[in-house]
Amino acid sequence: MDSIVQELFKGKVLKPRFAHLCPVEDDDGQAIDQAIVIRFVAPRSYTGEDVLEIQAHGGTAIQQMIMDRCMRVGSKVGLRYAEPGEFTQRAFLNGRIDLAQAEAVADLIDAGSAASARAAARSLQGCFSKRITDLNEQLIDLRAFVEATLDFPEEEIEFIENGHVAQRAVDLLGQVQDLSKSAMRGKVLRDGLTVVLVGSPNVGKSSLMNTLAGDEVAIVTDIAGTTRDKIEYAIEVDGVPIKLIDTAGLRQTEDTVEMIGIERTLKAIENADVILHLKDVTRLADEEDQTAMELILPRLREGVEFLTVVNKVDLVKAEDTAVDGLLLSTKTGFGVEVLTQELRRIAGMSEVSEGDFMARARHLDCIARAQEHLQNVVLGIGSMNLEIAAEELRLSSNALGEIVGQTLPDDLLGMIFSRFCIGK
Ligand SMILES: Nc1nc2c(ncn2[C@@H]2O[C@H](COP(=O)(O)OP(=O)(O)OP(=O)(O)O)[C@@H](O)[C@H]2O)c(=O)[nH]1
Ligand SMILES: [Mg+2]
Repeated sequence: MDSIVQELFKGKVLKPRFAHLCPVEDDDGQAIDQAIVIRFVAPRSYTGEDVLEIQAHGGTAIQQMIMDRCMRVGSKVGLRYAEPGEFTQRAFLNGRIDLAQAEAVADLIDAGSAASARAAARSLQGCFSKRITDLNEQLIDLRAFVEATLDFPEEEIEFIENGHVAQRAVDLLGQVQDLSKSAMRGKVLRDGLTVVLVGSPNVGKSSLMNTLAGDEVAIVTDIAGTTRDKIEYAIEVDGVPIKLIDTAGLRQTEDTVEMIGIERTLKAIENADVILHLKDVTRLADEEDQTAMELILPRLREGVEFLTVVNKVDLVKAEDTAVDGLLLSTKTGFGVEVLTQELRRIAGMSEVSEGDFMARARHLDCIARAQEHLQNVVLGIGSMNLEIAAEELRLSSNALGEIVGQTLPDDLLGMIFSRFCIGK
């Protein structure tokens, strides 16, 4: 670093963390720009390493000339361009920030609204990480207690009862569930809501898609099996971006193309935040409707909003509509407003409250695993082998640790940081 500063700025002494106005010159001494130069000395910098910041006037040509000059000067000491996200990755590896905070840097840059920017800023400040680490400390305490009990097999039951292990596990589970809800809201803020229209063929999914989109985005015919592939369309409800997905009707089929389409429908169900299950009021609970339900149920994610929508009510008399579900006719427009209000309600539940933070699908996955292992302890304590309970607590704690980067599966870092923009 010293040699680079020496050559670039002709031996000028740069006091750490002070702004200096310096001429930047090319190899032959010709002026390129007047720049503000700040030198940060390790560990007091973003990455925790020595950093030289050159703030030049805007414009790609000037930038390129300064970069080229730096590269020539620094080539002897191995200077190179940073990879995407490398500064933030180094900040993480040097312990300046944890992984959730590093991700929040990218989310802050990508934030599409003031609300999501605020939530990302809270994550960057460490609000999310603090909740994770507090919870994890309690999990570790409980595990330590259970492990200590293993050394006194005769007094095991007494220890467990006196230590209120069952109650502590239940409390922790409650906290993980709350965390999961906040994280879900944080994910909606980042990614919007994914609303998937499903049901057996011909019930009017594509018609509803067109109604909600206010445009002819999907083909509608009276032929069952019209939609073969997923069709996506973005709308906005009360500022929350909603991704509508129309899907291929669910039924048993031998047709290869339709089978692929149905598999895609099932995948979309797994990733949905809201499922609109459409039914045809004239064919309620017929064989096809039941087949559709059997295919949908095993794919539903924990916490997904599930709405039953009974379509084509224009075809029956009012007294025949005493059925469970939201009544709709895409033909007359009956019920569309109620359905939109329902979506508004769900989107509103996702509104950030003070203290919420930005979250990603990766975080939700970690929290779900932490929850599952903790649930095993809650359900099993009393009858469960204590070694297994301790192991479940360890797995739960590891899953939470993944969020902040304390425990890391292979390749995760590369995946996260490669999605950053260059220079961050
Ligand atoms: N009477 C009446 N007909 C409707 C209504 N909604 C849709 N339809 C008709 O039902 C038929 C099927 O509609 P689609 O929207 O293509 O149904 P789909 O569920 O997308 O069907 P697939 O793509 O085959 O799975 C069309 O002939 C529509 O005009 C409605 O509210 N009332
Ligand atoms: Mg369709």
